[in-house]
Amino acid sequence: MGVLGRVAWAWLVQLLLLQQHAGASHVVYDDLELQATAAAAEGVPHSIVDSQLRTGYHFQPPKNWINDPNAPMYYKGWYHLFYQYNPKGAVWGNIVWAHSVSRDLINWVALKPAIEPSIKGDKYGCWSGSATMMPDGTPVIMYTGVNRPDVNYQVQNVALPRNRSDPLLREWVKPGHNPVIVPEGGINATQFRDPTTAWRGADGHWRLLVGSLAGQSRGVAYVYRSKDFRRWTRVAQPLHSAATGMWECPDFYPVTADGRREGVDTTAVVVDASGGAAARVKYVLKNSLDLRRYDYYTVGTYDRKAERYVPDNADGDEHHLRYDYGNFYASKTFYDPAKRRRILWGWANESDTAADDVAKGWAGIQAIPRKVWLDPSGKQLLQWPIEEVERLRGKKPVILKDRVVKPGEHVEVTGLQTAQADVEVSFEVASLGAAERLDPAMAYDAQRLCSARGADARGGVGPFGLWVLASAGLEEKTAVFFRVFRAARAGGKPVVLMCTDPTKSSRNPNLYQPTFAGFVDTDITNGKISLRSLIDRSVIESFGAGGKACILSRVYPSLAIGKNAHLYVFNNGKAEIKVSQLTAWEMKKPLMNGA
Ligand code: DQQ
Repeated sequence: MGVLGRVAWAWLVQLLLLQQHAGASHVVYDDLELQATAAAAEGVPHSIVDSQLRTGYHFQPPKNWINDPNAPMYYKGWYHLFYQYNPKGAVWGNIVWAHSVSRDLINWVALKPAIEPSIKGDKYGCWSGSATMMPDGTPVIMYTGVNRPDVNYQVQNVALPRNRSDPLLREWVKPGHNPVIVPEGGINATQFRDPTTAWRGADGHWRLLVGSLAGQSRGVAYVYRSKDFRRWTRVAQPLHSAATGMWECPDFYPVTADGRREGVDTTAVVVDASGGAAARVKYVLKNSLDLRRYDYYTVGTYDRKAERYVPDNADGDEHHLRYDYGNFYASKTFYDPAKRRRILWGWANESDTAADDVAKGWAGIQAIPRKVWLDPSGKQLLQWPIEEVERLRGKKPVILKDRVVKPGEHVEVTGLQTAQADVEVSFEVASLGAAERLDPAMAYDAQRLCSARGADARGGVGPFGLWVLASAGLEEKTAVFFRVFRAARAGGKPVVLMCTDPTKSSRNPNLYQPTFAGFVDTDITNGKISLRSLIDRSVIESFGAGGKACILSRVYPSLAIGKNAHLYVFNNGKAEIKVSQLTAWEMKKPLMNGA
């Protein structure tokens, strides 16, 4: 069969798959994979259903739709991750809590779904929630149930392990007294969800948050209080609110305030005699903005007496700090007592079409779990992939040292396959003299700045960084890069922009490929800045300046797949850049839920 015949055949197979999927379940794409491999050898674009676009070491089940991570926890030697899952297809719907367990947060074994609709309070969906460890070590899950077919009327339910001595926590029971929290007193019942992990006050009573919307546009975190985790009453004032639209998946937790990386258990915060928070603890409040589909947070103080949270930065609800400036939503942290750290999980959606997802048979991944801690400045969090991910690194990294990259030059990193890789780079800018002036109108709008000045727009200092998942002829590439600006005001420190530009990531025209960007609050006056990118077939997760800014991007190359994916360092600025060191590892595939 000639090339054209093969392409036509691949389309026909896709069409048939689409039709089957209209009412069916999982389909194995072996045939398509063979077609795609043959096509690739001849330089023909791959189809979106190519199984080489499924991620290799990011969390996902073998098939179907996933969204929010739920109730992550560590119990009797096992990490547990529950997540929103559609057992019937690759689009959102029929939501249950799927359940996987792991010894190391990297290799995962899928268990049966833990929480499925079975009671009046969750008959139409088991939505997001969190786990709280009781003083005797028993985990309790609190989650949102939808209890009406016509509208998404939301209540909060609890579920308990049937057998506490089972480290895998395979079965969960829902006590008869559910639901334990219902919308009352004028609360918007269709926007009332995603209970947090609970914590205890000096009075021994539990508190937790439920996300909501007040009026047309106020995001709210309501506080509920309980003596016994059964009867809950709402505290009159919310913990916090802001004019940002609905707050989904709130998360509220303490962090050590003295720059140490150690995590603090939400439920074990020491309080002083007056009920105030222990001195060296700050709090983080994160909300997922339903309107804008990203997670933002503030760092602040928790006033335990008034049950209020006050962000340190009064503008913090307006000029957002984000966990991630890319595709990362509905995240949740948990305290890991085994390694005394706080770990962040976030959901990354696809950026292809729903029809493509149906054709692929899967949609959604979880980002690599990240350790989070407070930057010594106290102004923001730092994030770094959990150390366990390094176990997936191949034995022989490729290393570049002291390689100068001249203006307009790009350098290929050869000697390894880079479709599934971990790359760490330390850059050094020769001089900041060529830095462009920052347009004050964009001083708060990294996104606009990056889309106006993308990776191919020549600059002063930068753009410089990596082209990842690039095709040999550079028809396809995703740029992950920095650009440095002179501060808008005299004497201000240089402004560092970090961007991911996937606008040339694929020849497939039906993808959502916006640039993503954030400012990096780092001092680059010594010219030094670092970048780490976890590349995994259809995801690029990047960490700028040691985790000060993070960007996750989903891309679906049609040429730069498998062995045809290349990696380059590029410099599109006027200033010379030196790669002081680049270390790149191929990444192995862990056990991933049997896939
Ligand atoms: N996803 C869940 C909700 C949550 C939303 C439903 C956030 O509980 O608010 O699947 O992605």
